Amino acid sequence: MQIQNKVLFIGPMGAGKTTAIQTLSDDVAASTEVQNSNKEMFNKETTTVAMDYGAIQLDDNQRIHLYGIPGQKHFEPVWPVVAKGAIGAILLVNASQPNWQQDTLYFIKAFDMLAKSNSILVAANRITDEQHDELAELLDQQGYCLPLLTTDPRFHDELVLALNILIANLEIEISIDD
Ligand SMILES: Nc1nc2c(ncn2[C@@H]2O[C@H](COP(=O)(O)OP(=O)(O)OP(=O)(O)O)[C@@H](O)[C@H]2O)c(=O)[nH]1
Ligand SMILES: [Mg+2]
Repeated sequence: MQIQNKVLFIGPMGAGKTTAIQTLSDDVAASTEVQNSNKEMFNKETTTVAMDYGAIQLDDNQRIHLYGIPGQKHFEPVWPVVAKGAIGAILLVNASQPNWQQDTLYFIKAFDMLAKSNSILVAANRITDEQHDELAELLDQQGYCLPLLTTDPRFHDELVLALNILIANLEIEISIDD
């Protein structure tokens, strides 16, 4: 089954995918959280083991379905299953993590099909101005032309803005292809 207007939330453990979907969703988002037994990777209470799901009505005729992947790399086989049919993705970056740059490129490459069609928006959190510039340069050096925002996944309005920019960008890409 193809779900129209399906947007994916991708990024490593602790980047804020579950938080973002819970913040955005009109109704209580569905989650698959278990106790985190990988606290050396990221120190938080729970982690996603299958996916997150929520939905938001952006305007009268635009309902967006929000899907989050489980960020730990041993769940990588699950990613394409959750991603199937997605029109675009928000890549969450937590720049306070030591390997944030490598992780960002890892996820862009793992979702190459979306990156190549400029269907990913990069939303960074816990980021300094200097790191923001580094990230913009990194994306540029790697040949990606992706929108980049600073977004706190706990703040509804910032996420709605990110989602609207992603969708506007997707609409531009579709009209260019026409
Ligand atoms: N201080 C701060 N904390 C944040 C920010 N964004 C997210 N967080 C916190 O970081 C944690 C992110 O956890 P999750 O939302 O579970 O992360 P996830 O990406 O779903 O992780 P996995 O499911 O394990 O892959 C939560 O405790 C958030 O409250 C931010 O911008 N600033
Ligand atoms: Mg999660």
